Amino acid sequence: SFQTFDWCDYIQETNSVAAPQICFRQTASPPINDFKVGMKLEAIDPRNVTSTCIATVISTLGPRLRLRLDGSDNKNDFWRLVDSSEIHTIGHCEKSGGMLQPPLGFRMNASSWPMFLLKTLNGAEMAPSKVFQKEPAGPKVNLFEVGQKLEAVDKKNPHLICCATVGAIKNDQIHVTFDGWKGAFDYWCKYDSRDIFPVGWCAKSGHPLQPPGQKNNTGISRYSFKPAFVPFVPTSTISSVTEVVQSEADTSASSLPPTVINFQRQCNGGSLINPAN
Ligand code: MLY
Repeated sequence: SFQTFDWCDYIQETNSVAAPQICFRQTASPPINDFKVGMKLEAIDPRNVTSTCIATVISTLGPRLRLRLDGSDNKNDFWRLVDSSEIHTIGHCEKSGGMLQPPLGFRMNASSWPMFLLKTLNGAEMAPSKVFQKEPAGPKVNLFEVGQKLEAVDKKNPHLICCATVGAIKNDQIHVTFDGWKGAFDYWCKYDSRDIFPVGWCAKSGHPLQPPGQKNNTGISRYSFKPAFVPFVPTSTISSVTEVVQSEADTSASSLPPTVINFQRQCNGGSLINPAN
């Protein structure tokens, strides 16, 4: 039968260890997300990293932002942490002597870019500087070891963060393998990638965690997904365990479901004991 996923139990069952916090380019406590849906900011175009573009917050999930470049389509959204060095307040690019660029695949004629820029920024809600957090420095060297557990973004489904294992190490790179899934989702990344997190990060930050799959591609896991929070994250910062998406007609936070807090007795992450259950 289905169980709730618990990192603490899973690490014992698999006789494994979690990669320590010092391995990661992440703060010890996940940053607070005070961005709101609809806010505009500057972002490096992921498809053309020499360009800085205007982006809009489409939704938020824990400390992550789903961004869409203004003038782009809805098929090239990307995710950034609120403490990413690749996002800035509007005005940052010009202050640094640069010029805002249309995104790769700009929907209109290039000649209409200056007017498009004026119109997209006119009356826009610009993300204030206080909601941007400084990117942590991260370790100087690769401290990961093969077999260690972590939480990692599924690059093919980048809204998902999943249970993963360090499968191999080569110089500054680690091979991220997804527990219970065939190799199709695995990837190599630098040890200081912003897409990898210590065990317990999702629970601490209010981001959903995908439990291990079962080595067949049905997507069925023996674990059920249970949204989980641990204490010490100010509850005022958690609006919902699910992605926060607000329509233009509904800009009030009052329609969101109440925050559920589950308490964990021994472990720093994983599914939590809800005293009410
Ligand atoms: N619907 C997708 C989801 C795959 C997710 C895999 N991650 C968790 C590693 C599929 O079944 O392909």
